[in-house]
Amino acid sequence: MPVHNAEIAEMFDQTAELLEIKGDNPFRTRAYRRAARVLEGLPKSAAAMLSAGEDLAELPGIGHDLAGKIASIVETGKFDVLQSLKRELPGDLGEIVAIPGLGPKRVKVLIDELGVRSIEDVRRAVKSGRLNELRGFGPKLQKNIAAALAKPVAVKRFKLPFAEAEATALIEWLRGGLDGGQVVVAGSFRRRRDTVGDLDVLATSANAAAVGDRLAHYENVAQVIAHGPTRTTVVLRSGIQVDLRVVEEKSYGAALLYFTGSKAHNIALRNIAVDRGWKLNEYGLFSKTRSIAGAPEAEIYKKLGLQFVPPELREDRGEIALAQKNALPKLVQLSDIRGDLHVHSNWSDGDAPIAEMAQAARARGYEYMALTDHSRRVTVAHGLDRARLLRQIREVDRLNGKLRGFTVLKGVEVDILADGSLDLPDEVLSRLDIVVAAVHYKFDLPRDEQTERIIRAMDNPRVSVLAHPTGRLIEERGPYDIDVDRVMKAAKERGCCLELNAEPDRLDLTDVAAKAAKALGVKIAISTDAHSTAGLAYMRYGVDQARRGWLEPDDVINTRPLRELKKLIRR
Ligand code: DGT
Ligand code: CA
Ligand code: CA
Repeated sequence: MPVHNAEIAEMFDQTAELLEIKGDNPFRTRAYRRAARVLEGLPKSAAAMLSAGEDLAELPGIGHDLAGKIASIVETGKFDVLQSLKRELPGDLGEIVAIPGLGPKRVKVLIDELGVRSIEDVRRAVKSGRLNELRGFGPKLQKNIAAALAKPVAVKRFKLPFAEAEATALIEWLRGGLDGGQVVVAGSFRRRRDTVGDLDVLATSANAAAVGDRLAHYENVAQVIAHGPTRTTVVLRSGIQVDLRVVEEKSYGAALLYFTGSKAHNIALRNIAVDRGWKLNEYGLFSKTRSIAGAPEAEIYKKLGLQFVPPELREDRGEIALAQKNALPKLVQLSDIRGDLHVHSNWSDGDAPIAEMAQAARARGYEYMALTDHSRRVTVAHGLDRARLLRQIREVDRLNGKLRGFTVLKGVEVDILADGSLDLPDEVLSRLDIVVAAVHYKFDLPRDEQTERIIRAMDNPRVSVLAHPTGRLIEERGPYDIDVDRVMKAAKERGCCLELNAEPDRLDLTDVAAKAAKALGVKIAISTDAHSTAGLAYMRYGVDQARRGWLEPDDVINTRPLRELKKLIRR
């Protein structure tokens, strides 16, 4: 069983935490964390890359040292550095560090001064008042710790690529034990939500119990929560829960419909069935006890007088009424995408030279790619100043002279400064084919100020696209406080496009926001923000999200051939 990227990432995160508690070099801990994020975001498994002979040291943030460590983890399933740290340091540290206000430094104090080794030890220390003896544990912090210990753990959601890696391996394992039946993941995963709460697996088999047994014996299972004849629920080592349901072939479509959800969509469908005097449940569509439909999912929609609803639309956001009129949007598909409009090279914080990024974009079947390295303010990303950007423009011209049937658009991801002005002079921006503008600092301005700042940036007619418009990072950072509706209206008035950033940590615009943008007639660019050739593969997550936002090819500027695109990015 190959080691998953998520597991390696988890090992690196744990290592970083333990090193921090030990008071190790902060650069080392940061390197582990960075590598963990990179691994989580990889579209391919590190194990597969290694067996294909790819050099992991070429990944961003992963040098030769870490590449070697990953290779040995893949080979042995263990990380020796982490193991020796664990031997050195006590028990439940991960959980203890996660208590708000605690962090590695204070945990070190707890270990050294009070000999704390578990969450229970912390609880006792709080109760007995022994924390009062320690420096840096004031009454406010103690209250926070007590509150955190009393609270049930928040329900965690998992980002789609992470869930996908888990699902792929799991499905492969389950299929291995089936004699040709179906095995699919339904639920929010099938609806392609940006995060999923758990994996709802549906299988058909004449021998239901055997499928459940096989799940219970999957080697990534940490805990079997329930194991019955047709339902099995387990928690995997990564913490994600799996709900397995095994049904008969004749109920497959009905069960798939039911477990794909959403719950709100199901309820609306059930009401339509009831209006016709029928009954709809996970076993089929029935008139009294006679089955009307059940095996293919599409058959149920048809019998209910509805157009087939793609899973991404099943949120009861108006799709049912349109399906009744056979008027659902014809959703954009990955194959409609003709280029990527937000791509970094090693001129700023990307990994690959421009020519390599272009080559990789072309290999995806694209006609064009916009090169949009950072501007000068983002010094940590080696942002380009006027002189370097002018040099880059010349280099791209040279490259385009050599490329046939593919165009690198000259662009920049220009920083929006605090007052809404741009980080490069208009005279330089005017020489570019496309200007993507983005906020990268001062996330905490008051709502009005932040909104004005962004609108002011779009006032500049050289700005073609507003990148990752709300700045949210899933499960990490909320959107900055802006009036999204005002920003969208301003974009519409100015003929500025909005980005749907396909990076799975961002997926910004959200589905709901993308739908609102479409309703206003704002055009969208689905772009990967790739910092490596591998990053170009994130496009499909952007397309998933766009579909959830009801977008059609016409709403998305990078479905257009180059000549038409050029008109849309010139204001
Ligand atoms: P998640 O896991 O939070 O990301 O979201 P879902 O949509 O996967 O929800 P989950 O796992 O609780 O349930 C899977 C599907 O099962 C859900 O989309 C619809 C169906 N379902 C669950 N509970 C109910 C219910 O009470 N009524 C109906 N009609 N359907 C339900
Ligand atoms: Ca689910
Ligand atoms: Ca579930």
